[in-house]
Amino acid sequence: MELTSSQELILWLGTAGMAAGAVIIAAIGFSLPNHERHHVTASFFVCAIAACAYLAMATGTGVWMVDDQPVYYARYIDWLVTTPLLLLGLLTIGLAPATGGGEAGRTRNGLIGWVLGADVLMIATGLVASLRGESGDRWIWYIISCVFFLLVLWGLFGPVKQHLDAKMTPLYTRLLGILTVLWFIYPILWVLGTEGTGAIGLTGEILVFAVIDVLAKVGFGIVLVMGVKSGSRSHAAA
Ligand code: RET
Repeated sequence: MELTSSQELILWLGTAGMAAGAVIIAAIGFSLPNHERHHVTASFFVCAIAACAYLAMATGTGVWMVDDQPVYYARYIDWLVTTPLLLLGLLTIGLAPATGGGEAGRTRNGLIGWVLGADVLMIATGLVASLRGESGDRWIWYIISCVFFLLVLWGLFGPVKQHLDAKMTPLYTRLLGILTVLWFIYPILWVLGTEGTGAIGLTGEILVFAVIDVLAKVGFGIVLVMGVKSGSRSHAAA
């Protein structure tokens, strides 16, 4: 499929935004004390992976035609890997360290498994919905994906909140707020875009996805690592 010049430009800007985000997050990471640097890895790779996905789309690959509509499956490969990493970054901030015996560690792993498992199914079933083209059963897959989305949010607002590390609670709460607002835009955009009702054109869809992708990855990652940085500074001062 031929991209128009404005679609190509948006995808190149997305590539640049993600690559810049990876560099900025890595740079902030180097200013953190060694024992806090593990917080940076997930956020760094989220941006690096998305930069590659955007580059693939900008250079004209990662797209299939289904019933005469383009489906950017490169997005879903990206999301399949980066959304679990985003959640892992959030959970590593929020969950209390697994000290005090095996049961605490098992509870922690169970919570991580819950949230990540539901998330992977949300993206995988969303991809199936997109590949169903004009067929009516795409809406069944869409609803299944939404159910898993709600399960992710339920995990984050419910059981995870009961196991928070007290000193990390403000940062977890801020990040969860950002994540919830931004992630709700995706299923709405899907309905309005070419995979759903086609109410907005392909260029509009590519543009809005690029903006929320950069906010949900680069913006979220910077808030996360800056939060860790200011937390460790106030610790050192105390
Ligand atoms: C789909 C369509 C089916 C219903 C739902 C969806 C949700 C997708 C989400 C994606 C998040 C992506 C992120 C990317 C970062 O760059 C698959 C669009 C619920 C929540 C955060």
